[in-house]
Amino acid sequence: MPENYEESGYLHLEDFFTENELQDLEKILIPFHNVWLKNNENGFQSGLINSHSITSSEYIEENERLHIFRFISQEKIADIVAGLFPNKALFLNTQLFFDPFNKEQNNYWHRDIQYTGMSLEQQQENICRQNVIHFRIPLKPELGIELVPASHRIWDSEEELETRLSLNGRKPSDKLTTGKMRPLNRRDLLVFSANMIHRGLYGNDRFTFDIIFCDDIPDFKKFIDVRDQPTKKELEFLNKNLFLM
Ligand SMILES: O=C(O)CCC(=O)C(=O)O
Repeated sequence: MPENYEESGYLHLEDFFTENELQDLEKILIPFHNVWLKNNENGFQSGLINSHSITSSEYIEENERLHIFRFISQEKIADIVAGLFPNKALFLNTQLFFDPFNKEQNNYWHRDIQYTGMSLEQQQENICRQNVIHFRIPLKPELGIELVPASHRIWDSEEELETRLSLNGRKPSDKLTTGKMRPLNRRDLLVFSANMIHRGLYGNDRFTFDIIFCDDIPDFKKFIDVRDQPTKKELEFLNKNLFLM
């Protein structure tokens, strides 16, 4: 399968970031994560595998927030966003993924759209015309993500649907014959459509930063929390195109 986003739904770009860029980011994200873990002990022990909304967090300083906004809207990321979205795109949110507390916890095949409350028919229609795209930035070598290539535009086979929806005795963590694992290294960027059937691969004490972009349409704007977006004053220092104005 060629690494062509329109066809496969993902792009794996090796050595995309410099070590310095990652170290500057880690100076913010590691302390953030340590405070998050302390304040979310119960959630972590009950199964959480990610935190989110780092840009609106009280665990980071104002200058750190601006640094993250600059990172998100830097030219080499903005250029990829412009090439992938058919129309204007917006920054939606950030997430940090880590390993579960319980090392036996199963991962789960899903499409992000299945959590929006839409009917299956609406989901099937919308994956063909709406775009939510993750930019995954691993801060450690990790097992990565397992993806079903081309599923960002193609609806499930029987095996895929039964697995992700726990039907007919299948479980969301069961093997899919169509799954492709993408192990990732530090400095890589994995761009993948949230429409795709995918699952995280836990292990190696992973620590990975996701930036999410979406179409600039009312359906998605309702999921944007303005607190995660730059203020008017912050926008003066940023490439404004990717943010809510
Ligand atoms: O890495 C993971 O555990 C899951 C990632 C995922 O499902 C997502 O980013 O939508």
